Amino acid sequence: MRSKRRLRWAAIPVAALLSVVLAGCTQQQLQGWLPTEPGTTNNVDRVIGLWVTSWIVLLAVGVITWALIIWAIVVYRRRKGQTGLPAQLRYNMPIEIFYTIVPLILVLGFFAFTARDQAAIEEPYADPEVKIQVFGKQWAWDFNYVDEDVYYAGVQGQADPDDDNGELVESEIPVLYLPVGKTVEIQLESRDVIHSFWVIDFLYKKDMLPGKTNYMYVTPEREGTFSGKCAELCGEYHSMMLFNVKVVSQQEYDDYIQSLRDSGNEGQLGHEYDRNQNLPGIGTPAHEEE
Ligand SMILES: [Cu+2]
Repeated sequence: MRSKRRLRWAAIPVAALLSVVLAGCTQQQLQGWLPTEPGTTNNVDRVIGLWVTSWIVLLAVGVITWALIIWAIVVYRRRKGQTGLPAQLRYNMPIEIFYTIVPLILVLGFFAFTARDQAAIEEPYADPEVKIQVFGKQWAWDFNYVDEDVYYAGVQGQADPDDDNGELVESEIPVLYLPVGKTVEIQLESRDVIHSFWVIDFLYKKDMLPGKTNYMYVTPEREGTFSGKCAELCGEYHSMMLFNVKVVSQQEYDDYIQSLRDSGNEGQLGHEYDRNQNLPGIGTPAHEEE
């Protein structure tokens, strides 16, 4: 009788979980509500896999834990006529070992899979087909198309006077063009303070540090316009430090490069426009005299 009742309690969370799983999943659910679509870049599916597997494992741990808590509350509740404290148990060796070992396995597992995926995502392209140098600056972006030797100088987006929600004028937001299906190396620099280069749909972001160059390696695999933003609080107009990434065909990319060339944007916007010219290693004028 008693064990039957216990089984019934265990059946509730199991049934709830099963009915959710069996109800059929939408694409949004399958990707754990991440703001992208599978196949957007060569890395996106990997990130979705890591994220979804992680939260399913953690949800299972959570469901088991909640079920055990509820079970203990119900089965060992104070009954009519009971007085005093129940038997005080502690240092149950098998249980102590169990809840030391299981979290250890979980943490090591998460670490191993994260390290594996991070290593794959961070693996440099030996010979990238496209090289982009990005400068973050308060509060816009400069894009150098390195091999083509043309540049785009971004100007801070402006709030749309007709929009009550403070949205920016879309046509004034800096734009980065990338050709679809090509290996891209993105070199990240900052002209002033720490920024972070984040293309939302790419599911990856990386800091841009003054005086240090960071790299991102990505192959965009789906054409479209993707929102980007600075992901590191960088001053008063940080929220307006937006950009768009247009992933286009090779032909459209070439046309865009030509349009930059036609409008006189030949050359590169280098570190000469950085606001800090006295970073470590560069030397201040006082040092140069010595
Ligand atoms: Cu910023």
